[in-house]
Amino acid sequence: MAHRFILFSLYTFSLTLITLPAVSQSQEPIKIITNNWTSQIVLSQITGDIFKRMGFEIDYIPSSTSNQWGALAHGTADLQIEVWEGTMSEQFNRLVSAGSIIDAGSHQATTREDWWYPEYVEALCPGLPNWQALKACASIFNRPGSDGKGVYFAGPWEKPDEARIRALEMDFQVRILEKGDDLWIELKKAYAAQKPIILFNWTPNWVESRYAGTFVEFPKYSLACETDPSWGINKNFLYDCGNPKEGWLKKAAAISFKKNYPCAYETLKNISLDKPQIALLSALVDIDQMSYQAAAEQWVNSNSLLLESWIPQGCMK
Ligand code: TMO
Repeated sequence: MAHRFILFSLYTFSLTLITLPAVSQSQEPIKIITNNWTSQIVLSQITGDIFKRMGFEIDYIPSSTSNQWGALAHGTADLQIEVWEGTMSEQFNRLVSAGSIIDAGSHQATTREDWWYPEYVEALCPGLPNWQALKACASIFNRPGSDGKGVYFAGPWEKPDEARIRALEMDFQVRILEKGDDLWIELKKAYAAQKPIILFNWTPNWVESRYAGTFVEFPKYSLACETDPSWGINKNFLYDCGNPKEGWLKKAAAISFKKNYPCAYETLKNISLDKPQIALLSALVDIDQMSYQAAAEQWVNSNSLLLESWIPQGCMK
């Protein structure tokens, strides 16, 4: 009897040891949101590869940046690895304050997203990058169908640019391109003809290594610019300012992710890329023409030590 009891205890004891991590962590795949620009997609793959090394399965959930918030708040997605301040801070901050999602920390990289032009445009619109210079020569940025107004090419992410144009009384109209990559088609076309163009761009990105260019300097960003109409040049309207110049780049997680995958959550908090690393991820695909997965694999293989340093003790498979 005693013998059987000891055996039984040993058995349960070892069973407990073996199964403890398994019962405390979900076995369901981790759901990673993929958005629609290159570095985000590659970094999502890299994050997935890290979690796979830790023994998790991964589902990728394609989503627009506007739809991702509901998915994170409801736990139908677990995380988004590149939340950019210039275009996403309003929703992000609101949901974090409400306790609906988790701020899983910042990358080392600082970011900027704003109106941008290739270098040759400066000679055609003297005074750039100052926004008042841009306002004065709006008409040179006209396109067919714009009634002589300047055209600003936007991707599917930005802040209310119409509101900024109105607040700063600029003679521009916004042309929203369906796909982010359409921006580069417009840039290439204008560049070949050395024609004036103003478009949305961001850094870190591959574009800076291919095209010399500059961001427009709007009135300096302030949170009050987006919350208090009386702030700034226009006393009646919000958005009379640019986006942050040294913006943050954060990771967002669902509340259930922290609870169900403690090891993966701690790892997510540690994941941090700097500017050259983010720029490189986009260049591998958009310049070197690698697939997202191949770019991620190459990066993972050449940064093994760094990746392993992000995984807490006891969390490796
Ligand atoms: C969110 N983005 C990097 C496209 O500006």
